Amino acid sequence: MRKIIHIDMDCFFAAVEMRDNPDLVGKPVAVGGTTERSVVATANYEARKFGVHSAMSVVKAKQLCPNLILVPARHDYYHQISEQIREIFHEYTDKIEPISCDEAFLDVTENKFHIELAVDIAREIKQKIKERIHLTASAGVSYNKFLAKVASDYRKPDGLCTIHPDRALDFISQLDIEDFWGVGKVTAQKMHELGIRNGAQLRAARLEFLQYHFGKSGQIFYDFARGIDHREVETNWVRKSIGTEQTFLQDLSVKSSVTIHLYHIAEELIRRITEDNFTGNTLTLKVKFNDFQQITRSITHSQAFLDMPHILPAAKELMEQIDYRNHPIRLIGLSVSHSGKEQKKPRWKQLQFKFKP
Ligand code: TTP
Ligand code: MG
Repeated sequence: MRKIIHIDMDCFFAAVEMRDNPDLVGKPVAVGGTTERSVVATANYEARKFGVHSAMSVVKAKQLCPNLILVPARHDYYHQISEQIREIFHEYTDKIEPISCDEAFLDVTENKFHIELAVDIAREIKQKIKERIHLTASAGVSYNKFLAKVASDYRKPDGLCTIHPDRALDFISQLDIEDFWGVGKVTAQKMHELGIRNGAQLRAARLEFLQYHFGKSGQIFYDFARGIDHREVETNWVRKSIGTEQTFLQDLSVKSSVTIHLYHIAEELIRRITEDNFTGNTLTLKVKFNDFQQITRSITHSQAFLDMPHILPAAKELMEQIDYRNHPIRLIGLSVSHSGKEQKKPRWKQLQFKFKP
């Protein structure tokens, strides 16, 4: 049986800002853009008590929590800290799969110190993060990725939770459906409509039923309900795509504002492509409408998409294929990927900077 650890930093950007400025401790803090049309990247736990959360507009956040302190995000700095955290992981194993800047899976079945219990490693890692970096992390330990991830979320912040194989089914039974990996707001809503609110009810659903309602994810949900997840911790993860997206404060249906937003999204995409030295010759446009319907359109060129004169006309061409006059747009995303059959889904990242339309 494998030994998997999932580590997730607690309110990462906000925790870093509180670490560096102790005046913020105990007060509600949100990190993100600081203009009127910005969104919150994350909030500390004091602010979350007021309902402030990631991706919420700062205007809304201020309404919910008038004393909220807004701190501008310092992405490059968080990235450096994330590297320091990863160095600690490497002391135990090189089988590491980073999921985002503050989250990773570790396979410690074999580990550099021959430590028998994964929970001991998780405890040590948490301790080292605290002593050396002065931040707290939550860790989940189990025999697969799904359960390790769910476990790390279970006792946040500063949590350590182990799900043993013989306890897994009981644990899953009582788990709310929204706490399953891959169940977002829309899927949760659909599950509720189907009478599925927890793991026990999910387990009672037939495979064909889940496949009918959730397509390919049906099999995944079916397996998760039974504590099954065979996916490996992927160490040789190479970036296959770069994407960025923006959810608008107000839905868009006018061409001029769509074009302006497309420009800014392309600008951010180019910033990320340049930062990562990424080359990809397929451009994908994602559009989510105000009724949550979503479509994507792609175009492949012989040359890599690297700069504005190349990306913007192609993005506009893709947008031309979409009729949004009577179907307002809630979100636009752009990603660049390598063409080829082995393409992975783009890893979308919420845009955090502000638009001035
Ligand atoms: P998360 O791990 O999702 O959130 P968190 O670490 O702030 O809080 P938690 O204690 O619940 O783990 O994301 C990690 C960082 O990524 C977060 O600090 C800020 C950034 N982020 C965004 O910029 N936009 C987003 O929409 C989300 C969800 C996160
Ligand atoms: Mg986190």
